[in-house]
Amino acid sequence: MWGICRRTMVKVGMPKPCCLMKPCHLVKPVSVTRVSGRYLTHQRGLPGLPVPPLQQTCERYISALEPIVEAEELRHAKELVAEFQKAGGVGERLQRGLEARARSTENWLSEWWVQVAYLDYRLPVVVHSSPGLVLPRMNFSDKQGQIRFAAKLIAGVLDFKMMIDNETLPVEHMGGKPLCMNQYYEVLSSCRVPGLKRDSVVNHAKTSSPPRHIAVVHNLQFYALEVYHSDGRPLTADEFCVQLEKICRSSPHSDVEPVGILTTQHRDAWGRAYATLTQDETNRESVSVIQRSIFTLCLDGAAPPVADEGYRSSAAVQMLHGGGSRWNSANRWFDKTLQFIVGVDGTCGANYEHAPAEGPPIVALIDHVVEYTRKPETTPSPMMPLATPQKLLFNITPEIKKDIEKAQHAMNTLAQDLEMRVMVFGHFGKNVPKTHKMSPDAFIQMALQLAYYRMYQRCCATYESASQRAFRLGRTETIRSASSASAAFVKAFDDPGTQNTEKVDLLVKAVNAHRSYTTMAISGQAIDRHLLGLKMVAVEAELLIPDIYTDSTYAKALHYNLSTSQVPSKTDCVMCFGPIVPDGYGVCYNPMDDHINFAVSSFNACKDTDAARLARSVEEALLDMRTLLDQSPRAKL
Ligand code: COA
Ligand code: HC5
Repeated sequence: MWGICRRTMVKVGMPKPCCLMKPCHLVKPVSVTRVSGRYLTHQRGLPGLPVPPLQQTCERYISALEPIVEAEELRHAKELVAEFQKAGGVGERLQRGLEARARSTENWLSEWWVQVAYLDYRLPVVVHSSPGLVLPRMNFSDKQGQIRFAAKLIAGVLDFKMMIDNETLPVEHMGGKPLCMNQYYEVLSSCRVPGLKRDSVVNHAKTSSPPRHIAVVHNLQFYALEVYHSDGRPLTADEFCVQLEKICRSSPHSDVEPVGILTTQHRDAWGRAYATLTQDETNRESVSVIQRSIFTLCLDGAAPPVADEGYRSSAAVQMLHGGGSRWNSANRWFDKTLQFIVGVDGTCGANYEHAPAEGPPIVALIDHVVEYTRKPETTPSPMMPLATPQKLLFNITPEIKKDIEKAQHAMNTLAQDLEMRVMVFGHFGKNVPKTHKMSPDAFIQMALQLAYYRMYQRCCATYESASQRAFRLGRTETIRSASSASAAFVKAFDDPGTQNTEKVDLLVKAVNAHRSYTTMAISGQAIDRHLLGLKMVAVEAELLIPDIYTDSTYAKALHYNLSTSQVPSKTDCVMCFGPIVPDGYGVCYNPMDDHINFAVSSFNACKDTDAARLARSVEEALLDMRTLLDQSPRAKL
């Protein structure tokens, strides 16, 4: 996504023109599903995503290139940009096209974004797109504890779902501004569906008969579990316990065919395998039940044993990809938007398919669920007789068996390739930057810049997610954390010839530059989505793609060696994702008041990257930056 495809080494994130020439009617873009009441009134009141001025984007693009490209590349890029933006040139024409689109759509970007960033992206969703989330380890260590916790978790999700269904979810705010709430309506009852060239997402929440079941997978076997009584009341946690026990009893560990592993495949391969799998009516019906479920609950088997210090990293792996076919990778349906995962040893978390929503709504839901599970248990109510959960059957032909084997092999290679290091930075959290009157996020980003520079003696294109939910149907924009100011700071930091006061000065400037880029991004005035939009206008109008896009410097600007995201949560969670380029890192962090949870990933196939080493380097950078500030009187501004 937004980088270089690992297998084919062609640029992805910008689809080849051919796949966008003709609109594909099979694609159901993620849409607004609520069309009534409070929700709609709120949504209507939100501003539309602006189209930034062309000249502004061109200038900011050149500034963004400065710290990450060579002088000659910069000179060439400046020439191309000048040509692009000249009066009467192609840039102006594309800008007019984009402005027209902005006038006639709810959000000029959202449909394109879902297609380009997700549905056209063909690498497996596992590791390459779907994030994992690890909850604090729960207090159970056996099957009964697993079932008990899972039962409460289901009840907690349904409690949250009630707020979605009644449209009583409180509107969120950022910097005093109300946020778009659409993503909340997209995460339950939806599923990605593989296609031969492009996927789609189907949301079943707003159909005439919205789903009343969840999918449960245990020992690689799938079940449909009805979660409402006939009068519409949700089952109680005790009732869920009874139902989950039935499922576990009827699905002993045995030699079943691990169909779930198919969802870990490269999307083209899965698209083909899906066509084969769903030729059979039983299979088609079973797949449809999973797709239509409210969410998936994965009751996992054992995970590979680890020493205590490696626990969080191995839990992150369990959430991100399941550990390979020997462990839990087939105990999933990775196309499902939301999968809760509960292990036998107290390990809990989730994996989510990214197309319909960003992390924060998922995290809000999970925070609610965790709070719910912590409530004291109510006195048991009389139980109603409950129908046995329906086992979902699959007929496995030799052809499907072959697909499964291929998927197992590829998944195991991917699992071997991914290095994941969770680091709980316990020395301080948001508190320290705040006392120094600095944005904690900008401070952490500068630590990442310093950590990377110390390892590679260069700055790299860096992606940080910024929310655009201040706009109707807004998703994200890129904060380019590598700036000229950050480069000056990291170069000076270990330079013995530079005084501490000057280093502090450079840090303050770098933090401020980051903060102002963030403001630009969240107010729709940054460059990346605008540049993408202009390119998409050219693609759709079948115009020649302007040279700025085909220039190697643009590819370099999109080659994010550092792909990062801040995802805060109330619960002390660790969120994680994979790198987006073969020689890159994925860094997700959750800053709490007095500590910061980091999950750093890299690929073992790349000999230049090492997640554990970057994690250590980040730790050192954070500590060294604090020491610098503590030692310098100028820090207490
Ligand atoms: N002095 C003292 N305190 C400061 C400060 C300063 N100069 N600047 C900021 N702070 C405080 C803030 O008031 C805030 O306080 P809180 O902890 O009480 O809320 C806190 O520090 C955090 O602010 P900051 O670190 O600047 O970050 P942010 O919360 O503004 O987040 C982004 C920045 C980019 C992460 C955020 O705008 C965003 O877009 N988040 C969504 C990202 C996303 O969607 N990720 C997932 C993608 S799937
Ligand atoms: C549960 C936390 C998930 C965070 C996922 C995230 O940050 O995704 C980014 C989405 C975006 O549009 O910026 C993409 N990224 C993983 C490549 C940073």
